Amino acid sequence: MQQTDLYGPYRDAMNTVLERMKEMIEESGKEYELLHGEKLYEHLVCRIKSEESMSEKLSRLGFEADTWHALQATDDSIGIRIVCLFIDDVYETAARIKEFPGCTIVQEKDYIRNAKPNGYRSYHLILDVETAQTDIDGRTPGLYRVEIQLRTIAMDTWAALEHELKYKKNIDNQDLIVQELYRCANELAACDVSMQTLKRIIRGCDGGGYENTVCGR
Ligand code: 0O2
Repeated sequence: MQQTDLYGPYRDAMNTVLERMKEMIEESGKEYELLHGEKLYEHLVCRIKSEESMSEKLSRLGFEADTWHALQATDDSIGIRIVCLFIDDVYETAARIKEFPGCTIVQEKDYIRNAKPNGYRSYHLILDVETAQTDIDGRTPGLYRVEIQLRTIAMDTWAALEHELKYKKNIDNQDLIVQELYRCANELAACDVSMQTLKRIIRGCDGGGYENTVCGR
Protein backbone atom coordinates (compact mmCIF):
# COMPACT_ATOMS: atom_id res chain seq x y z
CA MET A 1 0.00 0.00 0.00
CA GLN A 2 1.32 3.45 -0.88
CA GLN A 3 2.07 5.60 2.16
CA THR A 4 0.34 9.00 2.25
CA ASP A 5 2.61 12.04 2.24
CA LEU A 6 2.67 13.83 5.60
CA TYR A 7 2.92 17.16 3.75
CA GLY A 8 -0.03 16.25 1.50
CA PRO A 9 -0.68 18.53 -1.49
CA TYR A 10 1.56 21.25 0.01
CA ARG A 11 4.84 19.56 -0.81
CA ASP A 12 5.11 21.26 -4.22
CA ALA A 13 4.70 24.71 -2.69
CA MET A 14 7.24 23.81 0.01
CA ASN A 15 9.76 22.86 -2.67
CA THR A 16 9.04 26.11 -4.54
CA VAL A 17 9.62 28.15 -1.37
CA LEU A 18 12.83 26.28 -0.56
CA GLU A 19 14.15 26.74 -4.10
CA ARG A 20 13.26 30.47 -4.12
CA MET A 21 14.95 31.08 -0.76
CA LYS A 22 18.04 29.20 -1.91
CA GLU A 23 18.19 31.30 -5.09
CA MET A 24 17.85 34.58 -3.16
CA ILE A 25 20.61 33.57 -0.71
CA GLU A 26 22.89 32.52 -3.56
CA GLU A 27 22.21 35.76 -5.46
CA SER A 28 22.98 37.76 -2.33
CA GLY A 29 26.21 35.77 -1.89
CA LYS A 30 27.28 36.50 -5.46
CA GLU A 31 26.52 40.19 -5.08
CA TYR A 32 28.57 40.32 -1.85
CA GLU A 33 31.47 38.51 -3.48
CA LEU A 34 31.51 40.92 -6.43
CA LEU A 35 31.53 43.85 -4.04
CA HIS A 36 34.03 42.58 -1.45
CA GLY A 37 36.06 39.96 -3.29
CA GLU A 38 35.35 37.27 -0.69
CA LYS A 39 32.65 34.75 0.13
CA LEU A 40 29.67 35.79 2.25
CA TYR A 41 29.23 32.21 3.42
CA GLU A 42 31.10 28.95 2.99
CA HIS A 43 28.19 26.69 2.00
CA LEU A 44 24.50 26.11 2.52
CA VAL A 45 22.32 23.04 2.85
CA CYS A 46 18.58 22.93 2.27
CA ARG A 47 16.02 20.29 3.10
CA ILE A 48 12.37 19.52 3.58
CA LYS A 49 12.32 17.73 6.95
CA SER A 50 11.91 14.00 6.36
CA GLU A 51 8.52 12.57 7.24
CA GLU A 52 10.13 10.22 9.73
CA SER A 53 11.92 13.04 11.51
CA MET A 54 8.81 15.27 11.43
CA SER A 55 6.58 12.48 12.82
CA GLU A 56 9.10 11.86 15.59
CA LYS A 57 9.22 15.60 16.43
CA LEU A 58 5.41 15.93 16.46
CA SER A 59 5.03 12.94 18.76
CA ARG A 60 7.80 14.33 21.03
CA LEU A 61 5.86 17.62 21.22
CA GLY A 62 2.59 15.76 21.88
CA PHE A 63 0.92 16.70 18.57
CA GLU A 64 -0.93 14.57 16.05
CA ALA A 65 1.29 13.56 13.13
CA ASP A 66 -0.89 15.24 10.52
CA THR A 67 -0.32 17.79 7.76
CA TRP A 68 -1.61 20.81 9.69
CA HIS A 69 0.65 20.20 12.68
CA ALA A 70 3.64 19.41 10.42
CA LEU A 71 3.22 22.77 8.67
CA GLN A 72 1.89 25.01 11.41
CA ALA A 73 2.93 23.63 14.80
CA THR A 74 6.62 23.41 13.94
CA ASP A 75 8.96 25.97 12.39
CA ASP A 76 11.34 23.75 10.51
CA SER A 77 9.43 21.67 7.95
CA ILE A 78 11.41 23.81 5.48
CA GLY A 79 14.97 24.32 6.67
CA ILE A 80 18.12 26.00 5.43
CA ARG A 81 21.49 25.94 7.15
CA ILE A 82 24.12 28.49 6.14
CA VAL A 83 27.67 27.89 7.29
CA CYS A 84 30.03 30.87 7.34
CA LEU A 85 33.76 31.32 7.89
CA PHE A 86 33.49 34.17 10.40
CA ILE A 87 31.03 35.39 13.06
CA ASP A 88 30.64 38.74 11.24
CA ASP A 89 29.53 36.90 8.11
CA VAL A 90 26.74 35.20 10.06
CA TYR A 91 25.30 38.57 11.07
CA GLU A 92 25.85 40.07 7.60
CA THR A 93 24.04 37.14 5.95
CA ALA A 94 21.17 37.35 8.45
CA ALA A 95 20.82 41.10 7.83
CA ARG A 96 20.60 40.49 4.08
CA ILE A 97 17.98 37.74 4.46
CA LYS A 98 15.84 40.04 6.60
CA GLU A 99 15.59 42.38 3.59
CA PHE A 100 14.39 39.70 1.15
CA PRO A 101 11.06 40.52 -0.53
CA GLY A 102 8.09 38.36 0.48
CA CYS A 103 9.70 37.34 3.79
CA THR A 104 8.34 38.29 7.21
CA ILE A 105 10.43 37.71 10.32
CA VAL A 106 8.48 35.64 12.83
CA GLN A 107 11.31 35.12 15.32
CA GLU A 108 15.05 35.60 15.70
CA LYS A 109 17.07 33.50 18.12
CA ASP A 110 20.64 34.62 18.72
CA TYR A 111 22.23 31.56 20.28
CA ILE A 112 25.62 33.07 19.44
CA ARG A 113 25.45 35.96 21.89
CA ASN A 114 23.19 33.85 24.16
CA ALA A 115 24.52 30.31 23.86
CA LYS A 116 22.30 27.46 25.08
CA PRO A 117 23.34 26.00 28.46
CA ASN A 118 24.87 22.96 26.71
CA GLY A 119 27.11 25.26 24.59
CA TYR A 120 25.04 25.22 21.37
CA ARG A 121 25.70 28.30 19.25
CA SER A 122 23.86 29.33 16.11
CA TYR A 123 21.72 32.18 14.83
CA HIS A 124 18.18 31.19 13.89
CA LEU A 125 15.75 33.14 11.73
CA ILE A 126 12.16 31.95 11.54
CA LEU A 127 10.38 33.42 8.51
CA ASP A 128 6.99 33.35 6.86
CA VAL A 129 7.64 33.23 3.14
CA GLU A 130 5.02 34.22 0.61
CA THR A 131 4.33 32.09 -2.45
CA ALA A 132 1.65 32.15 -5.16
CA GLN A 133 0.38 28.73 -4.07
CA THR A 134 -2.36 28.34 -1.45
CA ASP A 135 -1.31 27.36 2.08
CA ILE A 136 -2.95 24.97 4.55
CA ASP A 137 -5.06 27.78 6.06
CA GLY A 138 -6.50 28.57 2.62
CA ARG A 139 -4.57 31.81 2.05
CA THR A 140 -3.57 32.69 -1.51
CA PRO A 141 -0.82 33.83 -1.82
CA GLY A 142 0.19 31.31 0.80
CA LEU A 143 2.57 31.71 3.72
CA TYR A 144 5.08 28.97 4.45
CA ARG A 145 7.24 28.79 7.56
CA VAL A 146 11.00 28.50 7.02
CA GLU A 147 13.76 28.08 9.60
CA ILE A 148 17.21 29.37 8.66
CA GLN A 149 20.13 28.37 10.86
CA LEU A 150 23.30 30.44 10.41
CA ARG A 151 26.56 29.49 12.07
CA THR A 152 30.31 29.32 11.66
CA ILE A 153 32.16 26.17 10.61
CA ALA A 154 33.29 25.67 14.21
CA MET A 155 29.72 25.96 15.53
CA ASP A 156 28.52 23.59 12.83
CA THR A 157 31.17 21.00 13.68
CA TRP A 158 30.19 21.10 17.33
CA ALA A 159 26.44 20.85 16.59
CA ALA A 160 26.97 17.87 14.27
CA LEU A 161 28.97 15.98 16.89
CA GLU A 162 26.58 16.84 19.72
CA HIS A 163 23.60 15.81 17.56
CA GLU A 164 25.27 12.49 16.81
CA LEU A 165 26.03 11.79 20.46
CA LYS A 166 22.54 12.83 21.61
CA TYR A 167 21.02 9.92 19.72
CA LYS A 168 23.58 7.35 20.91
CA LYS A 169 21.91 5.39 23.67
CA ASN A 170 23.63 3.66 26.58
CA ILE A 171 26.73 5.84 26.63
CA ASP A 172 28.71 5.55 29.83
CA ASN A 173 29.87 8.72 31.55
CA GLN A 174 27.03 10.91 30.20
CA ASP A 175 27.86 13.67 32.68
CA LEU A 176 31.49 13.75 31.65
CA ILE A 177 30.53 13.89 27.95
CA VAL A 178 28.11 16.77 28.51
CA GLN A 179 30.79 18.60 30.50
CA GLU A 180 33.43 17.97 27.82
CA LEU A 181 31.09 19.05 25.02
CA TYR A 182 30.42 22.27 26.89
CA ARG A 183 34.17 22.84 27.30
CA CYS A 184 34.74 22.16 23.58
CA ALA A 185 31.94 24.57 22.64
CA ASN A 186 33.64 27.35 24.61
CA GLU A 187 37.05 26.56 23.14
CA LEU A 188 35.64 26.60 19.60
CA ALA A 189 33.89 29.89 20.38
CA ALA A 190 37.18 31.34 21.57
CA CYS A 191 38.80 30.21 18.27
CA ASP A 192 35.96 31.86 16.31
CA VAL A 193 36.60 35.13 18.13
CA SER A 194 40.36 34.86 17.52
CA MET A 195 39.83 34.16 13.81
CA GLN A 196 37.43 37.09 13.59
CA THR A 197 40.01 39.32 15.27
CA LEU A 198 42.76 38.11 12.92
CA LYS A 199 40.56 38.86 9.91
CA ARG A 200 39.88 42.35 11.19
CA ILE A 201 43.54 43.01 11.98
CA ILE A 202 44.46 41.92 8.44
CA ARG A 203 41.86 44.37 7.12
CA GLY A 204 42.91 47.10 9.55
CA CYS A 205 39.68 47.31 11.60
CA ASP A 206 38.79 46.56 15.25
CA GLY A 207 38.06 43.13 16.77
CA GLY A 208 34.27 43.16 16.54
CA GLY A 209 33.60 43.18 20.28
CA TYR A 210 32.56 39.53 20.54
CA GLU A 211 35.15 38.65 23.18
CA ASN A 212 32.86 38.80 26.21
CA THR A 213 29.60 37.78 24.58
CA VAL A 214 30.52 34.77 22.47
CA CYS A 215 33.23 32.87 24.33
CA GLY A 216 31.21 31.89 27.40
CA ARG A 217 34.10 32.84 29.67
P1 0O2 B 1 16.61 18.27 14.47
O1 0O2 B 1 17.31 17.05 14.89
O2 0O2 B 1 17.45 19.27 13.75
O3 0O2 B 1 15.35 17.95 13.71
P2 0O2 B 1 11.92 26.56 21.35
O4 0O2 B 1 10.48 26.20 21.52
O5 0O2 B 1 12.14 27.70 20.40
O6 0O2 B 1 12.68 26.74 22.63
P3 0O2 B 1 12.68 24.64 19.32
O7 0O2 B 1 11.46 24.88 18.52
O8 0O2 B 1 13.17 23.22 19.44
O9 0O2 B 1 12.58 25.23 20.78
O10 0O2 B 1 13.77 25.55 18.68
P4 0O2 B 1 15.33 25.56 18.91
O11 0O2 B 1 15.71 25.20 20.29
O12 0O2 B 1 15.76 26.88 18.40
O13 0O2 B 1 15.85 24.38 17.96
C1 0O2 B 1 15.61 24.40 16.58
C2 0O2 B 1 16.65 23.55 15.91
O14 0O2 B 1 17.96 24.02 16.23
C3 0O2 B 1 16.69 22.07 16.34
O15 0O2 B 1 15.73 21.34 15.61
C4 0O2 B 1 18.13 21.71 15.98
O16 0O2 B 1 18.27 21.52 14.58
C5 0O2 B 1 18.88 22.96 16.37
N1 0O2 B 1 19.30 22.88 17.78
C6 0O2 B 1 18.77 23.55 18.82
N2 0O2 B 1 19.40 23.25 19.96
C7 0O2 B 1 20.37 22.36 19.64
C8 0O2 B 1 21.38 21.69 20.39
O17 0O2 B 1 21.51 21.83 21.60
N3 0O2 B 1 22.21 20.86 19.70
C9 0O2 B 1 22.11 20.68 18.35
N4 0O2 B 1 22.96 19.84 17.76
N5 0O2 B 1 21.16 21.29 17.60
C10 0O2 B 1 20.31 22.12 18.24
P5 0O2 B 1 15.13 20.00 16.18
O18 0O2 B 1 13.89 19.72 15.43
O19 0O2 B 1 15.03 20.06 17.67
O20 0O2 B 1 16.20 18.94 15.86
